[in-house]
Amino acid sequence: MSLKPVSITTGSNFTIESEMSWSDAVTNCQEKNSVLVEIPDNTTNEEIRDLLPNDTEVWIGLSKSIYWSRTSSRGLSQPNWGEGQPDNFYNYENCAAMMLENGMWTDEKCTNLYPFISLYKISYFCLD
Ligand SMILES: [Ca+2]
Repeated sequence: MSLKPVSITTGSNFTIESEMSWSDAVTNCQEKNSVLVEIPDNTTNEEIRDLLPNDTEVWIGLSKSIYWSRTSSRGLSQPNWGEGQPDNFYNYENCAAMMLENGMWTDEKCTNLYPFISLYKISYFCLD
């Protein structure tokens, strides 16, 4: 599914995309001159949470190999990890998702299939 762009308070535009692995989601975004959504603050966290039903998770633009340790330097507020997360369960959880039931983040196996939010910076977005 690819829905209409949604404006949120950051002034950016989103589309909601169907389930893919984390790396396929990143590639899909790059091909469209968008980025896998990053979450700079709690307001954005709640807005994204409202876009999808509560019974799933959604990929966010955070992975262990690239960004895990950089979250604070990237201006993110405190990472919104759920209790006990990231737990690297079975030693292979290297990508981050938001649990929509509570808005908290968890590390997940990168090959899991989740929907994701594709973020278009205003300068890239073509209105028709
Ligand atoms: Ca986990």
